[in-house]
Amino acid sequence: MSAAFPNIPKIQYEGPRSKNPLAFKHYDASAVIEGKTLRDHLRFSVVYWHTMCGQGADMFGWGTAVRPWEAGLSGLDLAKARVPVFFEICEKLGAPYYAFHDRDVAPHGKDLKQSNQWLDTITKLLKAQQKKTGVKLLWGTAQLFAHPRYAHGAATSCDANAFAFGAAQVKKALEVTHELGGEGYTFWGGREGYSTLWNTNMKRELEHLAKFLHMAVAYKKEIGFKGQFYIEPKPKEPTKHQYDADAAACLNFLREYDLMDHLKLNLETNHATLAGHSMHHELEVAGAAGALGSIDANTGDLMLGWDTDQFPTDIYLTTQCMLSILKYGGLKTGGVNFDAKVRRESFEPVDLFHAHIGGMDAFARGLKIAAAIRADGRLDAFVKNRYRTWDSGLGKDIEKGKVGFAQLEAHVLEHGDPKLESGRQEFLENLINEFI
Ligand code: XLS
Ligand code: NI
Ligand code: NI
Repeated sequence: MSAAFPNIPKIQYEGPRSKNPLAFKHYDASAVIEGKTLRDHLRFSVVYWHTMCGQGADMFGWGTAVRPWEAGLSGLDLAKARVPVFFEICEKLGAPYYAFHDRDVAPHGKDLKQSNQWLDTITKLLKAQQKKTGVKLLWGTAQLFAHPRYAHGAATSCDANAFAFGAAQVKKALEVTHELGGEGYTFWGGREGYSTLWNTNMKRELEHLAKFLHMAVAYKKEIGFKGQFYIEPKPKEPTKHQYDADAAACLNFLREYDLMDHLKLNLETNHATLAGHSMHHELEVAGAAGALGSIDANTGDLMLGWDTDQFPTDIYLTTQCMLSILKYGGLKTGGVNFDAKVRRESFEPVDLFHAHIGGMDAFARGLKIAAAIRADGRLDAFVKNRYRTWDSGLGKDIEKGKVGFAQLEAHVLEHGDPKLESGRQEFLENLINEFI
Protein backbone atom coordinates (compact mmCIF):
# COMPACT_ATOMS: atom_id res chain seq x y z
CA MET A 1 0.00 0.00 0.00
CA SER A 2 1.29 3.45 -0.90
CA ALA A 3 2.01 5.91 1.87
CA ALA A 4 -0.89 8.13 2.92
CA PHE A 5 1.38 11.14 3.39
CA PRO A 6 3.83 11.09 0.48
CA ASN A 7 4.61 14.78 0.98
CA ILE A 8 5.27 14.60 4.68
CA PRO A 9 8.78 13.45 5.59
CA LYS A 10 9.85 11.97 8.89
CA ILE A 11 9.65 14.88 11.32
CA GLN A 12 13.13 15.97 12.35
CA TYR A 13 14.44 18.09 15.19
CA GLU A 14 15.64 21.37 13.68
CA GLY A 15 16.01 23.50 16.80
CA PRO A 16 14.26 26.63 18.06
CA ARG A 17 15.31 28.80 15.12
CA SER A 18 13.66 26.61 12.50
CA LYS A 19 10.66 28.07 10.69
CA ASN A 20 9.67 24.70 9.24
CA PRO A 21 6.17 23.84 10.53
CA LEU A 22 6.87 20.16 9.96
CA ALA A 23 9.91 20.04 12.24
CA PHE A 24 10.44 19.85 15.98
CA LYS A 25 11.80 23.02 17.54
CA HIS A 26 12.24 21.55 21.02
CA TYR A 27 11.69 17.81 20.94
CA ASP A 28 15.13 16.39 20.33
CA ALA A 29 14.36 12.75 21.13
CA SER A 30 17.93 11.69 21.82
CA ALA A 31 19.00 14.70 23.90
CA VAL A 32 19.61 13.88 27.55
CA ILE A 33 18.08 15.61 30.56
CA GLU A 34 18.61 14.47 34.15
CA GLY A 35 20.36 11.37 32.82
CA LYS A 36 17.56 10.23 30.49
CA THR A 37 16.70 10.92 26.86
CA LEU A 38 13.69 13.06 26.05
CA ARG A 39 12.25 10.03 24.33
CA ASP A 40 12.37 8.04 27.57
CA HIS A 41 11.15 10.88 29.76
CA LEU A 42 8.14 11.69 27.64
CA ARG A 43 7.12 8.35 26.19
CA PHE A 44 4.82 10.03 23.67
CA SER A 45 1.77 8.13 22.57
CA VAL A 46 -0.71 8.74 19.74
CA VAL A 47 -4.34 7.71 20.23
CA TYR A 48 -6.14 5.71 17.61
CA TRP A 49 -9.63 7.01 18.33
CA HIS A 50 -9.23 10.73 17.69
CA THR A 51 -6.48 10.37 15.12
CA MET A 52 -8.10 7.76 12.88
CA CYS A 53 -11.80 7.85 13.78
CA GLY A 54 -12.33 11.51 14.62
CA GLN A 55 -14.32 13.07 11.81
CA GLY A 56 -14.79 16.53 13.28
CA ALA A 57 -18.49 15.97 13.93
CA ASP A 58 -20.18 17.76 16.82
CA MET A 59 -23.76 17.78 18.06
CA PHE A 60 -24.66 20.48 15.56
CA GLY A 61 -22.97 19.13 12.48
CA TRP A 62 -21.56 16.11 10.76
CA GLY A 63 -17.92 15.44 10.09
CA THR A 64 -15.67 17.73 8.11
CA ALA A 65 -12.49 15.64 8.00
CA VAL A 66 -11.03 14.90 4.59
CA ARG A 67 -9.32 11.50 4.79
CA PRO A 68 -8.36 10.27 1.31
CA TRP A 69 -7.50 6.81 2.64
CA GLU A 70 -11.14 6.27 3.66
CA ALA A 71 -12.74 6.96 0.27
CA GLY A 72 -15.47 4.44 -0.53
CA LEU A 73 -14.68 2.18 2.43
CA SER A 74 -16.79 1.12 5.38
CA GLY A 75 -16.95 -1.51 8.13
CA LEU A 76 -14.08 -3.93 8.40
CA ASP A 77 -12.51 -2.73 5.13
CA LEU A 78 -12.30 0.78 6.49
CA ALA A 79 -10.86 -0.52 9.75
CA LYS A 80 -8.19 -2.41 7.83
CA ALA A 81 -7.29 0.59 5.68
CA ARG A 82 -6.74 2.79 8.71
CA VAL A 83 -4.08 0.60 10.33
CA PRO A 84 -1.09 1.33 8.06
CA VAL A 85 -2.01 5.02 7.90
CA PHE A 86 -2.01 5.24 11.68
CA PHE A 87 1.40 3.65 11.96
CA GLU A 88 2.75 5.90 9.23
CA ILE A 89 1.70 8.87 11.38
CA CYS A 90 3.31 7.44 14.53
CA GLU A 91 6.47 6.55 12.67
CA LYS A 92 6.80 9.91 10.95
CA LEU A 93 6.27 11.67 14.28
CA GLY A 94 8.76 9.38 15.99
CA ALA A 95 6.15 8.62 18.66
CA PRO A 96 7.20 5.42 20.39
CA TYR A 97 3.70 4.42 21.63
CA TYR A 98 0.02 4.33 20.80
CA ALA A 99 -3.25 3.60 22.58
CA PHE A 100 -6.59 2.25 21.37
CA HIS A 101 -10.11 1.13 22.28
CA ASP A 102 -11.28 -2.25 21.01
CA ARG A 103 -14.13 -0.65 19.06
CA ASP A 104 -12.14 2.09 17.42
CA VAL A 105 -9.62 -0.23 15.79
CA ALA A 106 -12.36 -2.70 14.75
CA PRO A 107 -16.09 -2.09 14.25
CA HIS A 108 -18.99 -3.41 16.32
CA GLY A 109 -20.14 -6.75 14.92
CA LYS A 110 -23.70 -8.06 15.04
CA ASP A 111 -22.87 -9.91 18.27
CA LEU A 112 -19.92 -10.45 20.60
CA LYS A 113 -18.62 -13.35 18.55
CA GLN A 114 -18.40 -11.35 15.34
CA SER A 115 -16.97 -8.31 17.15
CA ASN A 116 -14.26 -10.53 18.61
CA GLN A 117 -13.49 -12.05 15.21
CA TRP A 118 -13.14 -8.63 13.65
CA LEU A 119 -10.97 -7.50 16.52
CA ASP A 120 -8.75 -10.54 15.95
CA THR A 121 -8.44 -9.65 12.27
CA ILE A 122 -7.31 -6.12 13.11
CA THR A 123 -5.08 -7.29 15.96
CA LYS A 124 -3.03 -9.27 13.44
CA LEU A 125 -2.57 -6.13 11.36
CA LEU A 126 -1.65 -4.05 14.42
CA LYS A 127 0.88 -6.65 15.46
CA ALA A 128 2.48 -6.69 12.01
CA GLN A 129 2.68 -2.90 11.95
CA GLN A 130 4.15 -2.79 15.46
CA LYS A 131 6.81 -5.16 14.28
CA LYS A 132 7.47 -3.22 11.10
CA THR A 133 7.65 0.23 12.69
CA GLY A 134 8.83 -0.50 16.24
CA VAL A 135 5.89 1.49 17.63
CA LYS A 136 4.64 -0.11 20.85
CA LEU A 137 1.34 -0.26 22.66
CA LEU A 138 1.16 2.02 25.71
CA TRP A 139 -2.27 0.81 26.74
CA GLY A 140 -5.41 -0.75 25.43
CA THR A 141 -8.95 -0.23 26.62
CA ALA A 142 -12.51 -1.29 25.91
CA GLN A 143 -15.15 1.09 24.65
CA LEU A 144 -18.03 0.57 27.07
CA PHE A 145 -19.99 3.69 26.31
CA ALA A 146 -20.96 4.11 22.63
CA HIS A 147 -23.35 1.19 22.17
CA PRO A 148 -26.98 1.58 23.38
CA ARG A 149 -26.56 -1.49 25.61
CA TYR A 150 -24.44 0.72 27.87
CA ALA A 151 -27.02 3.48 28.15
CA HIS A 152 -27.14 2.85 31.92
CA GLY A 153 -23.43 2.19 32.21
CA ALA A 154 -21.48 -1.06 32.00
CA ALA A 155 -19.98 -2.13 35.33
CA THR A 156 -22.50 0.14 37.09
CA SER A 157 -25.51 -0.72 34.95
CA CYS A 158 -28.82 -1.49 36.65
CA ASP A 159 -28.88 -4.58 34.41
CA ALA A 160 -26.58 -7.51 35.24
CA ASN A 161 -26.67 -8.52 31.57
CA ALA A 162 -25.04 -5.26 30.54
CA PHE A 163 -22.41 -5.79 33.28
CA ALA A 164 -21.77 -9.23 31.77
CA PHE A 165 -21.39 -7.81 28.26
CA GLY A 166 -18.93 -5.22 29.53
CA ALA A 167 -16.97 -7.93 31.33
CA ALA A 168 -16.84 -10.06 28.19
CA GLN A 169 -15.59 -7.08 26.21
CA VAL A 170 -12.89 -6.25 28.76
CA LYS A 171 -11.84 -9.90 28.87
CA LYS A 172 -11.22 -9.82 25.12
CA ALA A 173 -9.61 -6.37 25.23
CA LEU A 174 -7.21 -7.62 27.91
CA GLU A 175 -6.29 -10.62 25.79
CA VAL A 176 -5.63 -8.42 22.78
CA THR A 177 -3.64 -5.89 24.81
CA HIS A 178 -1.57 -8.77 26.17
CA GLU A 179 -1.11 -10.22 22.69
CA LEU A 180 0.17 -6.85 21.46
CA GLY A 181 2.63 -6.49 24.33
CA GLY A 182 0.75 -3.55 25.86
CA GLU A 183 2.48 -1.90 28.80
CA GLY A 184 -0.83 -1.02 30.42
CA TYR A 185 -4.60 -1.15 30.33
CA THR A 186 -6.91 1.77 31.11
CA PHE A 187 -10.36 1.84 32.64
CA TRP A 188 -12.24 5.01 31.89
CA GLY A 189 -15.75 4.75 33.21
CA GLY A 190 -17.51 6.00 30.10
CA ARG A 191 -20.96 5.89 31.62
CA GLU A 192 -20.14 4.68 35.13
CA GLY A 193 -22.18 7.29 36.92
CA TYR A 194 -25.74 8.54 36.97
CA SER A 195 -27.98 11.09 35.35
CA THR A 196 -30.51 11.19 38.17
CA LEU A 197 -30.44 9.84 41.70
CA TRP A 198 -34.20 9.19 41.49
CA ASN A 199 -33.46 5.95 39.67
CA THR A 200 -30.04 5.11 41.11
CA ASN A 201 -28.77 2.82 43.87
CA MET A 202 -25.38 4.43 44.19
CA LYS A 203 -23.91 2.10 46.82
CA ARG A 204 -24.86 -0.97 44.83
CA GLU A 205 -23.42 0.49 41.61
CA LEU A 206 -20.11 1.32 43.31
CA GLU A 207 -19.86 -2.20 44.71
CA HIS A 208 -20.45 -3.57 41.22
CA LEU A 209 -17.73 -1.35 39.78
CA ALA A 210 -15.31 -2.68 42.39
CA LYS A 211 -16.37 -6.26 41.62
CA PHE A 212 -15.79 -5.63 37.95
CA LEU A 213 -12.26 -4.33 38.57
CA HIS A 214 -11.44 -7.23 40.91
CA MET A 215 -12.55 -9.62 38.16
CA ALA A 216 -10.27 -7.81 35.73
CA VAL A 217 -7.38 -8.13 38.21
CA ALA A 218 -8.07 -11.86 38.52
CA TYR A 219 -8.25 -12.33 34.76
CA LYS A 220 -5.08 -10.35 34.22
CA LYS A 221 -3.33 -12.78 36.53
CA GLU A 222 -4.93 -15.76 34.83
CA ILE A 223 -3.58 -14.82 31.39
CA GLY A 224 -0.23 -13.64 32.72
CA PHE A 225 -0.64 -10.03 31.62
CA LYS A 226 1.95 -7.94 33.48
CA GLY A 227 0.91 -4.49 32.28
CA GLN A 228 -0.13 -1.70 34.64
CA PHE A 229 -3.84 -1.07 35.21
CA TYR A 230 -5.00 2.55 35.23
CA ILE A 231 -8.21 4.25 36.20
CA GLU A 232 -8.89 7.57 34.46
CA PRO A 233 -10.77 10.19 36.49
CA LYS A 234 -13.45 12.36 34.86
CA PRO A 235 -16.21 14.16 36.72
CA LYS A 236 -18.97 14.41 34.15
CA GLU A 237 -19.82 13.97 30.48
CA PRO A 238 -21.53 11.90 29.39
CA THR A 239 -23.20 11.37 32.78
CA LYS A 240 -23.75 14.32 35.10
CA HIS A 241 -21.80 12.60 37.85
CA GLN A 242 -19.19 9.94 37.16
CA TYR A 243 -18.04 7.83 40.10
CA ASP A 244 -14.40 8.27 39.04
CA ALA A 245 -14.85 12.05 39.34
CA ASP A 246 -11.32 13.16 40.13
CA ALA A 247 -8.01 11.84 41.47
CA ALA A 248 -9.12 12.06 45.10
CA ALA A 249 -12.44 10.30 44.41
CA CYS A 250 -10.63 7.54 42.51
CA LEU A 251 -8.10 7.07 45.30
CA ASN A 252 -10.88 6.89 47.86
CA PHE A 253 -12.70 4.32 45.75
CA LEU A 254 -9.55 2.23 45.24
CA ARG A 255 -8.80 2.30 48.98
CA GLU A 256 -12.35 1.50 50.03
CA TYR A 257 -12.53 -1.52 47.76
CA ASP A 258 -9.00 -2.82 48.28
CA LEU A 259 -7.77 -2.02 44.76
CA MET A 260 -4.86 0.32 45.58
CA ASP A 261 -2.24 -2.30 44.78
CA HIS A 262 -3.71 -2.96 41.36
CA LEU A 263 -4.43 0.39 39.73
CA LYS A 264 -2.66 3.68 39.23
CA LEU A 265 -4.21 6.85 37.86
CA ASN A 266 -4.23 7.99 34.26
CA LEU A 267 -4.82 11.73 34.57
CA GLU A 268 -6.27 13.84 31.78
CA THR A 269 -5.90 17.62 31.76
CA ASN A 270 -9.33 18.39 30.34
CA HIS A 271 -10.95 16.13 32.94
CA ALA A 272 -9.15 18.00 35.71
CA THR A 273 -10.55 21.26 34.33
CA LEU A 274 -14.07 19.83 34.27
CA ALA A 275 -13.60 18.72 37.89
CA GLY A 276 -12.72 22.29 38.84
CA HIS A 277 -9.09 21.41 39.47
CA SER A 278 -5.84 22.19 37.73
CA MET A 279 -3.90 19.34 36.17
CA HIS A 280 -1.09 20.30 38.56
CA HIS A 281 -3.41 19.61 41.50
CA GLU A 282 -4.46 16.24 40.11
CA LEU A 283 -0.83 15.24 39.51
CA GLU A 284 0.12 16.19 43.05
CA VAL A 285 -2.83 14.27 44.53
CA ALA A 286 -1.90 11.14 42.57
CA GLY A 287 1.83 11.57 43.11
CA ALA A 288 1.51 11.97 46.86
CA ALA A 289 -0.43 8.70 46.99
CA GLY A 290 2.20 6.88 44.92
CA ALA A 291 -0.43 6.38 42.23
CA LEU A 292 0.73 8.62 39.39
CA GLY A 293 0.69 6.27 36.42
CA SER A 294 0.21 8.02 33.11
CA ILE A 295 -1.24 11.16 31.58
CA ASP A 296 -3.73 11.88 28.83
CA ALA A 297 -2.11 15.02 27.51
CA ASN A 298 -4.64 17.46 26.19
CA THR A 299 -6.25 20.68 27.29
CA GLY A 300 -9.74 22.10 27.60
CA ASP A 301 -11.05 25.55 26.94
CA LEU A 302 -11.84 27.51 30.08
CA MET A 303 -14.76 29.17 28.29
CA LEU A 304 -16.36 25.83 27.44
CA GLY A 305 -17.77 23.32 29.89
CA TRP A 306 -17.05 20.14 28.00
CA ASP A 307 -14.22 17.81 27.06
CA THR A 308 -12.86 19.63 24.00
CA ASP A 309 -9.71 17.47 23.94
CA GLN A 310 -7.49 20.11 22.40
CA PHE A 311 -3.79 19.56 21.87
CA PRO A 312 -1.70 20.99 24.71
CA THR A 313 0.34 24.05 23.75
CA ASP A 314 0.41 25.98 27.02
CA ILE A 315 3.97 26.02 28.35
CA TYR A 316 2.88 26.69 31.93
CA LEU A 317 0.72 23.59 31.80
CA THR A 318 3.44 21.36 30.38
CA THR A 319 5.98 22.80 32.85
CA GLN A 320 3.70 21.96 35.77
CA CYS A 321 3.07 18.48 34.39
CA MET A 322 6.76 17.79 34.00
CA LEU A 323 7.67 19.27 37.39
CA SER A 324 5.26 16.86 39.09
CA ILE A 325 6.26 13.92 36.91
CA LEU A 326 9.97 14.47 37.62
CA LYS A 327 9.26 15.00 41.31
CA TYR A 328 7.55 11.62 41.58
CA GLY A 329 10.27 9.74 39.76
CA GLY A 330 9.17 9.98 36.12
CA LEU A 331 6.83 7.94 33.99
CA LYS A 332 7.47 4.22 34.35
CA THR A 333 4.89 2.22 32.40
CA GLY A 334 2.91 5.33 31.54
CA GLY A 335 3.38 7.96 28.90
CA VAL A 336 2.38 11.36 27.59
CA ASN A 337 -0.63 10.13 25.65
CA PHE A 338 -2.24 12.65 23.31
CA ASP A 339 -5.91 12.03 24.01
CA ALA A 340 -6.56 15.04 21.81
CA LYS A 341 -8.21 15.88 18.55
CA VAL A 342 -7.81 18.47 15.84
CA ARG A 343 -10.58 21.07 15.57
CA ARG A 344 -13.54 20.58 13.29
CA GLU A 345 -12.14 23.45 11.22
CA SER A 346 -8.75 21.69 10.91
CA PHE A 347 -9.98 19.02 8.55
CA GLU A 348 -6.89 18.35 6.43
CA PRO A 349 -4.61 15.37 7.11
CA VAL A 350 -1.60 17.65 7.59
CA ASP A 351 -3.36 19.20 10.61
CA LEU A 352 -2.85 15.89 12.43
CA PHE A 353 0.88 16.50 12.11
CA HIS A 354 0.80 20.14 13.17
CA ALA A 355 -1.24 19.12 16.21
CA HIS A 356 1.09 16.37 17.40
CA ILE A 357 4.27 18.28 16.63
CA GLY A 358 2.92 21.19 18.70
CA GLY A 359 2.02 18.94 21.62
CA MET A 360 5.36 17.16 21.54
CA ASP A 361 7.29 20.42 21.38
CA ALA A 362 5.20 21.91 24.20
CA PHE A 363 6.01 18.92 26.42
CA ALA A 364 9.67 18.95 25.45
CA ARG A 365 9.82 22.61 26.48
CA GLY A 366 7.94 21.84 29.68
CA LEU A 367 10.46 19.14 30.47
CA LYS A 368 13.45 21.40 29.79
CA ILE A 369 11.98 24.21 31.86
CA ALA A 370 11.07 21.88 34.72
CA ALA A 371 14.58 20.41 34.72
CA ALA A 372 16.08 23.92 34.71
CA ILE A 373 13.92 24.95 37.67
CA ARG A 374 15.04 21.84 39.53
CA ALA A 375 18.70 22.42 38.69
CA ASP A 376 18.44 26.05 39.78
CA GLY A 377 17.15 24.90 43.15
CA ARG A 378 15.64 28.19 44.36
CA LEU A 379 12.05 26.98 44.18
CA ASP A 380 12.77 23.79 46.10
CA ALA A 381 14.89 25.67 48.61
CA PHE A 382 12.07 28.15 49.18
CA VAL A 383 9.54 25.42 49.85
CA LYS A 384 11.94 23.51 52.07
CA ASN A 385 12.68 26.62 54.10
CA ARG A 386 8.96 27.40 54.37
CA TYR A 387 8.49 24.17 56.31
CA ARG A 388 11.69 24.38 58.38
CA THR A 389 9.89 24.46 61.74
CA TRP A 390 8.92 20.84 61.05
CA ASP A 391 12.51 19.68 60.58
CA SER A 392 13.55 19.87 64.21
CA GLY A 393 12.30 20.58 67.71
CA LEU A 394 8.56 20.96 68.13
CA GLY A 395 7.56 20.26 64.52
CA LYS A 396 9.66 17.12 64.38
CA ASP A 397 8.13 15.92 67.66
CA ILE A 398 4.62 16.49 66.26
CA GLU A 399 5.41 14.58 63.07
CA LYS A 400 6.90 11.76 65.12
CA GLY A 401 3.78 11.63 67.29
CA LYS A 402 5.79 12.39 70.41
CA VAL A 403 3.59 15.21 71.71
CA GLY A 404 -0.12 15.78 72.28
CA PHE A 405 -2.43 18.72 72.92
CA ALA A 406 -1.17 19.25 76.49
CA GLN A 407 2.48 19.71 75.42
CA LEU A 408 1.40 21.97 72.55
CA GLU A 409 -0.59 24.10 74.97
CA ALA A 410 2.46 24.37 77.24
CA HIS A 411 4.55 25.39 74.22
CA VAL A 412 2.13 28.17 73.30
CA LEU A 413 1.93 29.42 76.89
CA GLU A 414 5.71 29.71 76.89
CA HIS A 415 6.36 31.03 73.34
CA GLY A 416 3.18 32.89 72.41
CA ASP A 417 2.25 33.63 68.79
CA PRO A 418 4.07 32.24 65.76
CA LYS A 419 6.09 34.76 63.78
CA LEU A 420 4.25 35.24 60.47
CA GLU A 421 6.22 34.99 57.22
CA SER A 422 5.12 35.84 53.69
CA GLY A 423 4.14 33.03 51.31
CA ARG A 424 5.76 35.08 48.52
CA GLN A 425 3.39 33.91 45.79
CA GLU A 426 4.19 36.83 43.47
CA PHE A 427 7.92 36.44 44.04
CA LEU A 428 7.63 32.75 43.08
CA GLU A 429 5.49 33.45 40.03
CA ASN A 430 8.19 35.85 38.86
CA LEU A 431 10.83 33.24 39.59
CA ILE A 432 9.02 30.69 37.39
CA ASN A 433 8.76 33.30 34.63
CA GLU A 434 12.54 33.56 34.59
CA PHE A 435 12.54 30.06 33.13
CA ILE A 436 9.60 30.23 30.73
C1 XLS B 1 -12.87 10.37 27.45
C2 XLS B 1 -11.67 9.69 27.86
C3 XLS B 1 -11.29 8.51 26.99
C4 XLS B 1 -10.30 7.63 27.70
C5 XLS B 1 -10.17 6.27 27.11
O1 XLS B 1 -13.14 11.51 27.84
O2 XLS B 1 -10.63 10.61 27.94
O3 XLS B 1 -10.82 8.94 25.77
O4 XLS B 1 -9.04 8.21 27.73
O5 XLS B 1 -11.36 5.58 27.15
NI1 NI C 1 -8.59 10.14 28.18
NI1 NI D 1 -11.33 12.84 27.87
